[in-house]
Amino acid sequence: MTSCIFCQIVAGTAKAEIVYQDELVTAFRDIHPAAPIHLLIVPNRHIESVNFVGAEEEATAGRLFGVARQLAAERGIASDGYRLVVNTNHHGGQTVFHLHLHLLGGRSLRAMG
Ligand code: DGP
Repeated sequence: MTSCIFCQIVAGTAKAEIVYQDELVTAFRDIHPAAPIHLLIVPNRHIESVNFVGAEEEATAGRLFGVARQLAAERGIASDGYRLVVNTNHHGGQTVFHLHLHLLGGRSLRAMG
């Protein structure tokens, strides 16, 4: 979807600090980090939100978590811990309507709510 900023980042037509990319997903630094480590992991294919994750998306949805685990381990935050967040629609606080997994860590997030 050419008007979607995350599609543009995946395609390389918008700038972002990409930290991982494969045939299914892309991970990059969040532009407004809420923690020392704040990465977004997104499907390469445009999926609006969790509400649009169908059975055919199982491999991609699984890959989002696998890459989150890998990036957390690489950054040395796996044992201290981290938070994965998926906001969905307005009540969930979703602002970019391309499915994304927030990976937050590098400090205690218990006070974050
Ligand atoms: P959410 O509220 O869950 O939809 O979070 C969207 C996140 O996306 C928010 O933390 C800021 C981030 N974001 C929005 N636009 C851009 C962008 O152009 N580049 C990057 N790297 N992050 C973005």
